[in-house]
Amino acid sequence: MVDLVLPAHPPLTHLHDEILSDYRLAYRSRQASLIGRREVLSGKAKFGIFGDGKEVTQLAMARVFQKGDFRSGYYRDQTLMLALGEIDLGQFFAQLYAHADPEAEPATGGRAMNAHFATRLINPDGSWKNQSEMYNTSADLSPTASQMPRLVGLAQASRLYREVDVLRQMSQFSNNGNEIAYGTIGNASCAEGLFWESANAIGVLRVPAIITIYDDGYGISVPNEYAMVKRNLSEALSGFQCQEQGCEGYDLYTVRGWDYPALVDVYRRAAANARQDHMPSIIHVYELTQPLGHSTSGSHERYKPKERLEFELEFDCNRKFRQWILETGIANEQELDQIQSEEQALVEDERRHAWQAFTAPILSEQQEVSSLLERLGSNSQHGEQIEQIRSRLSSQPVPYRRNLKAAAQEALRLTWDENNPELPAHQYRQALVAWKNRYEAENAERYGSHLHIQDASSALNVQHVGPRYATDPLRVYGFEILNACFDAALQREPRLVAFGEDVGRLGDVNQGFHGLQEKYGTLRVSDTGIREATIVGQAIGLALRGLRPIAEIQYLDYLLYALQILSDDLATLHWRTRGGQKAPVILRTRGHRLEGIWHSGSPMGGIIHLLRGMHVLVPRDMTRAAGFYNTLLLSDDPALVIEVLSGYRMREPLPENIGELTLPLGVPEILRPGTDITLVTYGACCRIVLEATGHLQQLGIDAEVVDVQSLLPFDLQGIILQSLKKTGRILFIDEDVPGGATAYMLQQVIEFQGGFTWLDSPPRTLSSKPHRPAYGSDGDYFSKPNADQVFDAAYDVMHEADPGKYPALYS
Ligand SMILES: Cc1ncc(C[n+]2csc(CCOP(=O)(O)OP(=O)(O)O)c2C)c(N)n1
Ligand SMILES: [Mg+2]
Repeated sequence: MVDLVLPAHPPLTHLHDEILSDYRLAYRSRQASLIGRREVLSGKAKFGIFGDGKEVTQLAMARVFQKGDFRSGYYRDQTLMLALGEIDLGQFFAQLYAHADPEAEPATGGRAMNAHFATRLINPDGSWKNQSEMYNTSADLSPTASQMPRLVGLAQASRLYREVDVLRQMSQFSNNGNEIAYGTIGNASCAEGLFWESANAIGVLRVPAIITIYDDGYGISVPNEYAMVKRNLSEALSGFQCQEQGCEGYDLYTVRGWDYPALVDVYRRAAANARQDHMPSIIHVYELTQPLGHSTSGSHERYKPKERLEFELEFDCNRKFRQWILETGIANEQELDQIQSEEQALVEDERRHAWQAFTAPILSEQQEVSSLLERLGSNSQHGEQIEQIRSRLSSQPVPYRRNLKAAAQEALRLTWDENNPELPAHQYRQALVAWKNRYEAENAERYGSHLHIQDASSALNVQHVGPRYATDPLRVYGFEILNACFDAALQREPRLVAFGEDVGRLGDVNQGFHGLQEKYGTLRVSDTGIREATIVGQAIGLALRGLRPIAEIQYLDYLLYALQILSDDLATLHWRTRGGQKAPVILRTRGHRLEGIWHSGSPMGGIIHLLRGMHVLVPRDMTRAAGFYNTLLLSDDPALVIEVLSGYRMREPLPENIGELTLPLGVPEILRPGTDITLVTYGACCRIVLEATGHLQQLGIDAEVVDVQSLLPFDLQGIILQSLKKTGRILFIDEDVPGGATAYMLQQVIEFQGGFTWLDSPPRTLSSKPHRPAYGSDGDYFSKPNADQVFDAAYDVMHEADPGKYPALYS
């Protein structure tokens, strides 16, 4: 085992008051866990997961956590959060009860389960708060180890703020890059690839992260022997350890989780090295326990052997902390008992207030609907049954809001035959309808707001600036258009950093950033390892700290490696904090129309379904792509831009205003006007579809071609509907599998925009085959849509509509 020999503990004992205040917090936190668990078991809350058994470690961490620092952790961190004052007990219990009010539960507004912490980083108007004056916590998430990728960026931001001149003035986010990013993770979660990928990236970048591993020997019921090589994380991690002064790698510490003075010492040393020299550390804290088991979902007595349970009792960190205080004479039994009884009363008190605050609005809503039911009942011929609904509802001590809504709806169903102004029940029924509609709208806001940015920094607010051309514009390659766009962006926007595989030295595999590393430095335009999930995590962390990353995933097919983090973290971030956090990440990738199973995929349906909360843009050429990048840089919504691979080597006229042109999101463009059929597509398929319209025209079919341009958001002005109104026929085309993004477009136009009323022919979709694209030109031709197939599909629609005019071609 790698066990750094610690020097003799510094004489902490003179810090009498601080130690007792730590003990007070440790005990407070434990009471919060115990009482929280009781609340779940008594049915007042649904689920509880707590930080019991990990208190002392977090008190040591809190001692070195300074304003400006960031935490990216998981559900065991309540003691740290309480110690820093980032939550109070009222907020702790409010989250346990799922109190859906950001005033009471500021982390997530009741949207995440308990112990999912987050500080509000932005003001209600969307502006950033001053992070240098706050203790900052990026919003927790449940998938194990998913807190790690963004730790890369949270830590790297300190390095950028320290070393990049143009960022020096951003004191709202950094004080000379002195900030530490603290990651916390459970032992079992370290078996996830995300952990190793993040640890490696942090080590390579040499950025000030302190990763704490809480090793309680288990991941729910699974002991370390089934999870970790050599059963020991410190051993597994030993290769990461820096061997001598100034070397690459980590300071690696192994320390017992109940040894307060040793923990205080370790965190002091780790923090000093991180702050001064940006040296990362991993602190493996072992001999931790779970006094209450993993969560309220089960009891650990079922799977932990007797000896382990005995060990956990004896080595409970709070118990050992108390023993140490007594042994050192810092306090006596009575003094500690006194603290304990004060804390127990405090936690109980705060819990009671939190419960009252949680229930008060619901009880008044219950009252409201109850009196509406009462009035309806006394005027309805179904009075008896309505009274039953009402008394059932009133007998619930604290109903859910869903019960209130369901009761109103049940009464409205029951009185459907009284929806008549002539009848006495009518006006009372109308009052209940009004209540139900208002209640639905309130709850839609309560649970659904902030999927996207709603304030001035929304990408939808950016003014459209079209490209402006000289009379005889230079025609340059597509990659040169992007190159000019990125050059201008790096010039005008000091917060912009770009990175990805081959982005730095090479300027990306298609040269969009060619020459820009030399111009803007290796920190602003940089290479990364092959690590898609942490490229995205890096971007999220940087964006949370006020920077403007353009991160690159080299090919669309490899986005799958990053899709989980995009989906679970980035896409949900603004929503799951109810507008409390945002990460303006621009993710760039390229795809479509190379050849081979893993180079020409188009999993667009998967992407748009998993990334609700992000914008997904599919420009057909590089001028359009530049427009989107400029739009996104003027706004704070996260977005994915998929460039067309074949576009880099095609020539486009170079706009004079490449640094200013913008393209609005959610606005399709008509590429070819026509009257007979609407062909809806995007990206690389635009060229194919345009080619097919030539063949169609030869047979007298005048097709209109619409480039969707932006899949999320989709056609906000109903431009496609207007086209359909004109043609009466529609075909959606892309390279995804059948039922993928074409089905989504069809749903948007036919169902959402109401296109079905304008159809003269059945709507159709044309996509790739359900298998992956086979290699080679023939593999491509027989796997993917091409001009021949587009022609056939469109002709088929016309043939079905008018076989006389458009006779069968192949029979
Ligand atoms: C990706 C993923 N898989 C499984 C789970 C279910 N799960 C939640 S916590 C947990 C165990 C985590 O153990 P560890 O990392 O040691 O943390 P501890 O709870 O012991 O502190 C599991 C399997 C999850 N949340 N996410
Ligand atoms: Mg564990």
